[in-house]
Amino acid sequence: MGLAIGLVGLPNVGKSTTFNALTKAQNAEAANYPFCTIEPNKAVVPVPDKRLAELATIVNPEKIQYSTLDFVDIAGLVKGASKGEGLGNKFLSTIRETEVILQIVRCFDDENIVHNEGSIDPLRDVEIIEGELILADIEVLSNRIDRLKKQAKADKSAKASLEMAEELIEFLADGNLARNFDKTDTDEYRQLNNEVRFLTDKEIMYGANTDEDGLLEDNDYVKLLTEHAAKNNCEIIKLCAKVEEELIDLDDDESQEFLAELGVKESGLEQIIHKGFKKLGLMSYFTAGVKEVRAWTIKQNSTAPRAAAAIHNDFEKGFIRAEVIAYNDYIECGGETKAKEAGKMRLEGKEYIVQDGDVMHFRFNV
Ligand SMILES: Nc1nc2c(ncn2[C@@H]2O[C@H](COP(=O)(O)OP(=O)(O)OP(=O)(O)O)[C@@H](O)[C@H]2O)c(=O)[nH]1
Ligand SMILES: [Mg+2]
Repeated sequence: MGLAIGLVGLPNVGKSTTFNALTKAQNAEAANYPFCTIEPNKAVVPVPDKRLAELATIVNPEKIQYSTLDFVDIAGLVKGASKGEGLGNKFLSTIRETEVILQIVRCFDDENIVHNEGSIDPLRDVEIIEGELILADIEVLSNRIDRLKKQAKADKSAKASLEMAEELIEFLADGNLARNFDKTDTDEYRQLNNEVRFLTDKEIMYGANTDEDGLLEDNDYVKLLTEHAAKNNCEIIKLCAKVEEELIDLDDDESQEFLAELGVKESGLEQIIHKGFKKLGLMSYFTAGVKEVRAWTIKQNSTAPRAAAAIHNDFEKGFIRAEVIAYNDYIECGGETKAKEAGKMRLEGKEYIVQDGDVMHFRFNV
């Protein structure tokens, strides 16, 4: 697994249902009882990108290869999880391994679906989940502080780290997420976070799991959660996991049509994938050949040689130059040959920062 997005939330809120819909398969058992999921389910999901189909109409390749994103469906967390309640804290380490948290929050009424807390209250649910993540962070941080105290006696440089850590633990104890701490851009914080990987330092996206009616118009649950997300600078995506799961067997066009009838332009799943991709700091460039038209996943702001390494390490080591056509130029000119004739192909060197959608050829020698 590469950089992964973890599905986190209370038991029985629709995490596995969402996961199945994302992966377009009934891979994860989803059922109406808490703690249905125990071991994490993992899957690699293609990133929908209409530009690949556009490129393919010009190049007519044997196949199309999408960028991908990794998702992990994690067991439900309950109050006290950080202290071993429910399925305990084993799952906290699964969350730690992910880069972005997709917090699924129940935003639908349905008497038949058990809610672990006995009522529907999205903000309370968020508080429980984030409270557990905060407690887990406090625990690792307080161990770390004990060590720093000892170090600080002998080593002056540990003192600055200790001061920062003590401020941070107070901030967390007030119910705040580490990502909102005002010293996250200091070296001391970065070093500490690299070592312990705070759960509440991760980007959070809220998945508001609503019912069919809620898709057309936000219900009160979704409104409350949207407000909360805005206050905390987090993305929120509305979806109806149940509907999306029912669409698994339809092809893309059919499910788009079906969702359009429900008033949905971009499906919740697509939004999750696209926003997650961005939150992970990723982007795609393309190669377009008759064998395949393909999207390659790279970190934003990658230089051309770094980007080339996505294809093969030798491309980076022996990098000479890149031939680049911007996606729009490629499409407007109707392909590589005409883009070249129109002077739209650029030769770029080692310093070039690859742009989203660049159609690339690499020249290299080894
Ligand atoms: N009505 C309705 N039911 C849903 C929706 N999403 C999920 N469910 C149902 O809720 C139940 C629990 O869904 P799961 O996806 O297993 O929930 P989970 O969050 O993975 O639960 P755990 O693995 O136990 O933590 C299942 O019976 C789903 O069919 C929804 O949008 N509407
Ligand atoms: Mg589950």
